[in-house]
Amino acid sequence: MYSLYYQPFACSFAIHTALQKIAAPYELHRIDLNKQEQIKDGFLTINPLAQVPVLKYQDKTIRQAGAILLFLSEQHPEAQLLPDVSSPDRGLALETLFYLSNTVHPLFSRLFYPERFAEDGAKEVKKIALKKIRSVLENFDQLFSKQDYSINNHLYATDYYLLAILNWLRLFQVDITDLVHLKSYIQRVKKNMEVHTILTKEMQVFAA
Ligand SMILES: N[C@@H](CCC(=O)N[C@@H](CS)C(=O)NCC(=O)O)C(=O)O
Repeated sequence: MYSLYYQPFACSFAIHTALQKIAAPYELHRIDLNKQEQIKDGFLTINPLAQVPVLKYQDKTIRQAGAILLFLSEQHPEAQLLPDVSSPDRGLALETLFYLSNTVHPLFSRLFYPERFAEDGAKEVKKIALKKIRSVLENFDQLFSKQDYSINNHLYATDYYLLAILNWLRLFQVDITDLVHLKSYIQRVKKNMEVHTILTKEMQVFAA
């Protein structure tokens, strides 16, 4: 049985959707980031970095979204969360996963928590992050003018992760009206059965 520590619509959305796709039993523990539950003692013993997602499996604890997705894809190859290790697309999938976790996601951390990146320059941190995010989005827009998903034309867990990130755009009023291919991509991914199920489920928790 897996246990996922998550917050609705945080990056943990990607892991939640992956668990849904695997169809293995799992239980959820909500860590309400709005109530700062990530810095409470109980959770700090699980993740001293005070962040979701955390996955518990047997007596092990795994942190870091990209690592958890990779771990799940290896544990459940039949779920095809990522291209098979023998597939020529595997390298691109790993590149995309690492790019999302070490470049794209941290840009958004600068929007959520600018004060962590400059004691007096929060406005500037946000401004630079937004500029870089725009460039990232333009690149994705170009990519989706040529292919349906992040790894060619098959939906993988990298798309769960990218959608989780793209869902934050509206929180910061990032206008993507002109990025038509990116907008179509978002709609396409949202139609996927597992994605739709978890979006609905997390919305219900969030609204409760
Ligand atoms: N490097 C971590 C980043 C995780 C992360 O930034 N989680 C956010 C939610 S998307 C969080 O828990 N934020 C609370 C905080 O940093 O205080 C990962 O890839 O898992």
